[in-house]
Amino acid sequence: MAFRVFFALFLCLVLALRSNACENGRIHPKVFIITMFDLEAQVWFNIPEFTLDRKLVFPGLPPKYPSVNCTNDGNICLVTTGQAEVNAASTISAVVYSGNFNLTSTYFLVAGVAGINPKLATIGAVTFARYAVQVGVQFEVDARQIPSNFSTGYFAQGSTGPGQPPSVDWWYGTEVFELNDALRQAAFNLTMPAILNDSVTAQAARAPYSTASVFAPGATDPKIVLCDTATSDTYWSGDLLGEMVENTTKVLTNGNAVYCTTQQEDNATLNVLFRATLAGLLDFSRVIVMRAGSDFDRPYATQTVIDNLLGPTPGFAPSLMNLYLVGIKVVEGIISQWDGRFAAGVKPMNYIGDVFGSLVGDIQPDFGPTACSNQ
Ligand SMILES: *[C@@H]1O[C@H](CO)[C@@H](O)[C@H](O)[C@H]1NC(C)=O
Ligand SMILES: *[C@@H]1O[C@H](CO)[C@@H](O)[C@H](O)[C@H]1NC(C)=O
Ligand SMILES: *[C@@H]1O[C@H](CO)[C@@H](O)[C@H](O)[C@H]1NC(C)=O
Ligand SMILES: *[C@@H]1O[C@H](CO)[C@@H](O)[C@H](O)[C@H]1NC(C)=O
Ligand SMILES: *[C@@H]1O[C@H](CO)[C@@H](O)[C@H](O)[C@H]1NC(C)=O
Ligand SMILES: *[C@@H]1O[C@H](CO)[C@@H](O)[C@H](O)[C@H]1NC(C)=O
Ligand SMILES: *[C@H]1O[C@H](CO)[C@@H](O)[C@H](O)[C@H]1NC(C)=O
Repeated sequence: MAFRVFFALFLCLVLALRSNACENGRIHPKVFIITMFDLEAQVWFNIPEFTLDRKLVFPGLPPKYPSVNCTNDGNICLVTTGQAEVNAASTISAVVYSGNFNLTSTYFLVAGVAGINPKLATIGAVTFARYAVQVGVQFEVDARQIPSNFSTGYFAQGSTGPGQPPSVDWWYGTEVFELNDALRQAAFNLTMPAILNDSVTAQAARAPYSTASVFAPGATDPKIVLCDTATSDTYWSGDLLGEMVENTTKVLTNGNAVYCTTQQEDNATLNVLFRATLAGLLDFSRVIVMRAGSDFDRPYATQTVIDNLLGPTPGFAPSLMNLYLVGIKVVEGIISQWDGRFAAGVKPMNYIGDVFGSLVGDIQPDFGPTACSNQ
């Protein structure tokens, strides 16, 4: 043990002579990539740009993905959380409270696949979110027992029906996280030289989302899109649930957010990063949520919901590839422009944080229990 500590300090000393990536035995990453399962992680291994062969093992990592991997200089690290909110929250907590890292100036890049709303984008598209909305925390009644005047069986906690915000005492604080939009724009700009991967089978799967309908964006070629993400432990499919998620996203953000991707982790990850920011351990203005569409959240006109949910997912391969093709531009951009730009941070011009306005700043949230329209 003593030898290992000594060795870590020695390694850091050597590295410290070359960079700032290490101090007090802590790794000081410039970019931390957050993936959710092995296939998302694998796109970052065996690439020409960097090698994640420095392996860190510490308590609280998922048994399935038991290490965080970094580059030797500590500039880039990658963690795999495991899927769903409970794994994301537990794993990211283990990372930020491990004492292995100094994260005060680290950029976090959540890089995972997601279900995609064909009203906004398509399979293979890569999105950057400003709002992450938790749509799983709601009241629910079974679809077969919905009152005749309810449009859906899901409604906000403490409310009396769909379309209403949660009542004041029922906000948990995690319903919405707003991220640094200036950083999102900067990341989006960095990706501009990226050329997206696509496949013939993905093109064929896209085609039935008629260009003559609200699903036109689903039928067109994949692009890099700025639009928002929804978190729910439930992996759902269908028009009606899709519309419910669109409506819930609008209600929870006072109409600001546009729901376009659905996944099972981001709120949980953001909640941990947010609390660690409140504890002075990291900087919530340095968080980027990137999600690539692997499958449609709802069927095309003549497809059943079950075929959409259980059928083949030809968008999966190009979406994984595109996480790398687009994400690498962001990682390389942050590292290459560290001095003089990213080291100092990208000053947010919008509100960032949770629904309560917990981060001390000049701007207060225009959503949540204290927003005027919800009082
Ligand atoms: C981290 O690196 C080690 C050693 O190179 C490797 O065995 C392991 O699979 C890597 N971790 C992940 C999550 O891929
Ligand atoms: C973390 O790094 C910052 C500089 O980015 C430094 O000011 C701070 O003292 C470091 N914290 C620890 C606990 O090493
Ligand atoms: C549904 O109808 C009941 C009984 O009239 C009424 O109390 C309730 O407010 C209505 N709810 C919605 C969501 O319209
Ligand atoms: C992004 O690029 C556009 C067009 O070149 C530019 O106007 C804008 O200032 C850039 N934004 C950021 C945040 O870098
Ligand atoms: C997408 O990636 C696959 C797998 O590497 C490759 O075979 C294919 O040629 C790529 N297609 C395009 C259009 O980039
Ligand atoms: C979504 O909101 C619109 C407008 O209020 C409403 O017409 C529609 O029925 C809602 N859909 C669902 C599934 O709740
Ligand atoms: C997850 O985040 C979204 C938006 O960031 C938020 O609406 C939701 O409540 C969060 N859920 C949890 C459990 O943190």
